[in-house]
Amino acid sequence: MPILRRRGWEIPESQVTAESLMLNRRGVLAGAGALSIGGALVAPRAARAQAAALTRNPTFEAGRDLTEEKFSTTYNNFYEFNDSKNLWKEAQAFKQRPWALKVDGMVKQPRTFDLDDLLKQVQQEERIYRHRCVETWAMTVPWSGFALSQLLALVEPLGSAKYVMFETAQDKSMHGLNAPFYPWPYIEGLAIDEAANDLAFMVTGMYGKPVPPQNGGPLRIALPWKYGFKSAKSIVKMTFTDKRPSTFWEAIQSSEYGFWANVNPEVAHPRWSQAHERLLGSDERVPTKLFNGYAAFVAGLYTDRKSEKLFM
Ligand SMILES: Nc1nc2c(c(=O)[nH]1)N[C@H]1C(S)=C(S)[C@@H](COP(=O)(O)O)O[C@H]1N2
Ligand SMILES: [Mo]
Repeated sequence: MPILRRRGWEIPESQVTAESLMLNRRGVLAGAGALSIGGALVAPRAARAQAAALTRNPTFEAGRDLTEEKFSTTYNNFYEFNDSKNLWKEAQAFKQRPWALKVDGMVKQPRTFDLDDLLKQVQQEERIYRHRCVETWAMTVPWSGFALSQLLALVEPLGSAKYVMFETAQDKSMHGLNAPFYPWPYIEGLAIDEAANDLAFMVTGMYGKPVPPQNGGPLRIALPWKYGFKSAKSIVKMTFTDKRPSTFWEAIQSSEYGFWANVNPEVAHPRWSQAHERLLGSDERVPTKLFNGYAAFVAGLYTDRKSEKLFM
């Protein structure tokens, strides 16, 4: 295990519940093995009986309190269901297994993974990330999952692949799909070097449990340095390509939602300032940071892209 350098914005371990260190479903963690960073994790006996400890990666902690689960799982953006924030009840009808992830396009090993098989081939961990929606609300969540770079290693993108595209499921439980105005399916994308960056995280859990359907279960991505709409939910397909994908929100309104969409407090949305954010739960108003505070990880991705519209 490499030594993980602690960073200034970390929060003390005591602020994270024991539950958040656990996944409570047998099998979800198969393959994670007895991985341990920073010492033993003690779980309640009952939980220990059915779960393997999931190690929290201390590199990525958030420097502010976690958002209470009851807020982050009941205030959601998931337009496939509806365009209010109140869709979590509806989303419970969305079946999360079996789940297939198809990987195609410019890769050496195109294939379709069964999600549970895929999880046996990667090392899972927990990371606390800040999340910043373009609408200015924000939250702080203990996600669990695996680095996207591990999936890249399994499928081996060709040298000619420049981008990867993510596509969300279209399920019969999603009544918002009937709204004709939207260019379904929900598509998002990253440049390959962004996808290979250590921060890009494939999420299967939240607060130590499977990520619920309203938050993009059973498989979403978390890209904490970008506005939230880049983090596609309920992913069924990844396509490697040499052409920049036309993404869902960019197709709807490119002047407001660009491809790069990196967080920047100094670049206002055409209709509102991005200087501050509102924390879900407390409603506290706090200053927004460049790259949502993750510049140390990702600023280097953009030094040769200065001519692009990087921040909106
Ligand atoms: N498929 C899909 N993915 C999506 C969205 C969506 O409407 N559909 N909304 C995005 C937006 S705008 C945000 S802020 C986050 C919200 O994630 P959360 O509901 O888990 O907070 O999901 C993103 N991913
Ligand atoms: Mo968002």
